[in-house]
Amino acid sequence: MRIPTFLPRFRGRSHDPRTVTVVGRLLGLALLVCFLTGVLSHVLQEPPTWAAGRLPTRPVSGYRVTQGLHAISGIAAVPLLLVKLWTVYPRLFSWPPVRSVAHALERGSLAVLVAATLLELFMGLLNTAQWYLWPFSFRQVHWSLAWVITGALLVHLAVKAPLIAAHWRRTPPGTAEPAADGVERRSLLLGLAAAVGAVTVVSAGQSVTPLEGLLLLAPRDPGTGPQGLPVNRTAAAAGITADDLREWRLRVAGPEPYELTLAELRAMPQHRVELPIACVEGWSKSAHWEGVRVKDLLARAGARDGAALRIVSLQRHGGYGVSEMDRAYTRDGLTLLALRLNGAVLSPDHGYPARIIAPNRPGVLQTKWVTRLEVMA
Ligand SMILES: Nc1nc2c(c(=O)[nH]1)N[C@H]1C(S)=C(S)[C@@H](COP(=O)(O)O)O[C@H]1N2
Ligand SMILES: [Mo]
Repeated sequence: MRIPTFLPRFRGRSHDPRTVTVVGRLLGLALLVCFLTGVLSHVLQEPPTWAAGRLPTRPVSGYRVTQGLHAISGIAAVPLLLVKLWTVYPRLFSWPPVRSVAHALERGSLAVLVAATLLELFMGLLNTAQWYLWPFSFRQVHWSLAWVITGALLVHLAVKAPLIAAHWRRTPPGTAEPAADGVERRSLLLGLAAAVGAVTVVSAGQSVTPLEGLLLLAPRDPGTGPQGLPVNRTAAAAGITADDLREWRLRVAGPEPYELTLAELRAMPQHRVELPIACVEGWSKSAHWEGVRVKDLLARAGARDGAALRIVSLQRHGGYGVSEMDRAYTRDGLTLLALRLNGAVLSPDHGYPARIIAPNRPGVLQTKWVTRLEVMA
């Protein structure tokens, strides 16, 4: 194997297999957490048929915690990946590029792994900044890439298994190194730890309330927004007009359909819950909500206990105007059609006159400006 002459010749401890294994292990852990929390988010956002009725509504903050971890592990993976690449990169250009069929497959999967992981983390990062520059659906591509990475990573781990096995342990047998030799690696790992710590601490405040004061790397501050809660899409951006609101009625379609004015809705039994809004873009915030139980509204429409629901918003522009709610949520006493937030009537940007709030539900599905509930067959 030859390394092209324009690339550095790495010899030190920072580039030996031990270092690469240590960094790889940490990167693997970050990617694993990111993958598992991502799969969970996907299942909650688009439940497969086998999951119908079984979606967990507890713990109520489950989505908040797991998606906070998703963003945190994804952000931490950026310095880890960059350092991992730095420790080995001249070898990625070794010559001749292909020596055998097996070698070609190995190199090919590695190229896919590196490219897909860089793209995945970059896309995710831009998403936390609410920056959707792609013409394609973020979610579909993010999801597909996750599986491409998983496949390529398994191939990579299989190929490197002997090397990893030899260097996995804290002090691989028979390789006790002179203390002086370890210094270079230790300083690299310390620098890496500092970088990971720094990016985590300045971004975790999006979901970890005690770290809010340290937010630097986050486009939204969970502490700002009307009624103490951030807003992604304002009423103006959604095209909600004064006329829409003046003539507002809640329409419930089901075996016994009915309509309610806001005054009639306010006259129904009101319930108070404390539940977070947790956006997959990385921020989350808990709040006090007050409103009518969705299960009471459905019972009034003659729906059987545990019917699924389609929720339709007044919204004219953009996505998330319609959501479907699994029966696990409609049966849950904490699921509200909320009329009030943190002690006051919902502000227009928070979905006045009525919005959905349900436990352990992805933020994108907490539909605002609700105008119609349809019991699904
Ligand atoms: N009708 C409607 N409901 C919506 C949205 C929307 O754009 N339109 N945004 C969703 C998203 S992505 C989140 S995270 C929560 C909170 O977002 P907000 O900041 O737009 O209120 O509301 C959800 N409800
Ligand atoms: Mo969101």
